[in-house]
Amino acid sequence: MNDRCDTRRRRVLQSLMAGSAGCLALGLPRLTQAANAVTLPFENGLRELTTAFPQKGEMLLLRSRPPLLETPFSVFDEGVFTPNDRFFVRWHLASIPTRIDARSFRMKVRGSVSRELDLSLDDLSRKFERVEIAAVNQCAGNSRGFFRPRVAGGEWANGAMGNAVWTGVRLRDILDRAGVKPGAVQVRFNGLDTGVIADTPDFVKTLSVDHARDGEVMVAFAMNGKPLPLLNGYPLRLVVPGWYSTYWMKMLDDIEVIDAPDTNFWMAKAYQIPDTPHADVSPGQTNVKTIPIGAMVPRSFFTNLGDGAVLDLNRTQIVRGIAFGGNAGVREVLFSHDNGTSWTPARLGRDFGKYSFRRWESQFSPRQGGQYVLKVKATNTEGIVQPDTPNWNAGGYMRNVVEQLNVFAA
Ligand SMILES: Nc1nc2c(c(=O)[nH]1)N[C@H]1C(S)=C(S)[C@@H](COP(=O)(O)O)O[C@H]1N2
Ligand SMILES: [Mo]
Repeated sequence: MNDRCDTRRRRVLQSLMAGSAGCLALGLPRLTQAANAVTLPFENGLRELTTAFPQKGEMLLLRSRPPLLETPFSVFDEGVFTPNDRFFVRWHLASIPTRIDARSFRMKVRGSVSRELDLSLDDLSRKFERVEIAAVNQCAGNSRGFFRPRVAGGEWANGAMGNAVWTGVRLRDILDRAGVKPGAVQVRFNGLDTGVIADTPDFVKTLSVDHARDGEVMVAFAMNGKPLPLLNGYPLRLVVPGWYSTYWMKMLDDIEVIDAPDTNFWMAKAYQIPDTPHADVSPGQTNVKTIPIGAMVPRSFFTNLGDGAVLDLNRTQIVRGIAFGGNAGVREVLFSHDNGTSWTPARLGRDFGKYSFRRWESQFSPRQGGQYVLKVKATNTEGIVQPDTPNWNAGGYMRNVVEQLNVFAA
């Protein structure tokens, strides 16, 4: 390390208390103002911890406007549901209303319907049956920072996901009240946010009529028993259990039934994945057919140990974490303490429904000093298993691999 870097390093360390910040990461200009920071385990992984956002506790700051806030991973060890004030935040467009009047707010249902609706929040809570579902909301780009070779986009670690109990009404019941006309094929969702310049394509997403009417997709007004935080979509958001959260439209105020497939930017250009198993291609591969991203796949994580943890020799070590099945329940979680040579089924925690996080726990006793490679692997009730090697695609979507940790016994 050269002198200049060393001086800079010392100065930043004094103001940051970020013990392991490397020289490379110090080029970021805003760092000297940061009060506190952590380093995620990939290139340019230095992140400020912020408490500056309304209704949010301490979050990892990826970008302020429009906000990208990641959940610090230790939060997932605290319980199976992610507290509202630690739930990740992701917006595409910079003009987001900062105050919404609950009394004058209306959600429209229009397009290929027999009668248009203009629903107040009061209408939604009084005129429709109320339903609840526990479901994981995971960004399509969760874990993008781990992609090798690196890809463009929000460089999330594993915290662009969260699990909540969502309360609201079935989208099917709303659509049935409006009366979807024969010949309608899709339902398009829009929220109150817009771009700053007129050319920015408005963020809209679309589901097939059949999916929209499956009885599970819902318009939610509460999360973990409380109104949605503004940044998570107050007053209404779409919940699409088992699907990536790009479809979970926030500040939802417009539902349009359409009779031709949607060709808008956010469906036809953005959020496209290769039409291959695990959305996996080789870097540089061309002429791959792409499709809009859809259902999630199973994942599992360690939550009580971090990479590099030091364990006591000959003492029973509890290992635990969370798993989810993607678009199905968790059938099995396997734990390995020997780099995948042997696997033991983990004990599964309480089942909150097939779309929820599920806690898992196992244990082992290190009998020899040195390094151990711990692995965890989930299989869902459809028999889909996490792959041993990570998938790759240019969008950095749908990251999935058997997770591993290097720990030391001494
Ligand atoms: N109105 C609106 N809804 C949106 C988005 C957006 O930019 N605007 N982003 C989507 C994407 S890509 C994600 S990952 C989730 C994030 O949900 P959260 O911020 O509540 O965690 O919101 C989805 N819904
Ligand atoms: Mo996302």
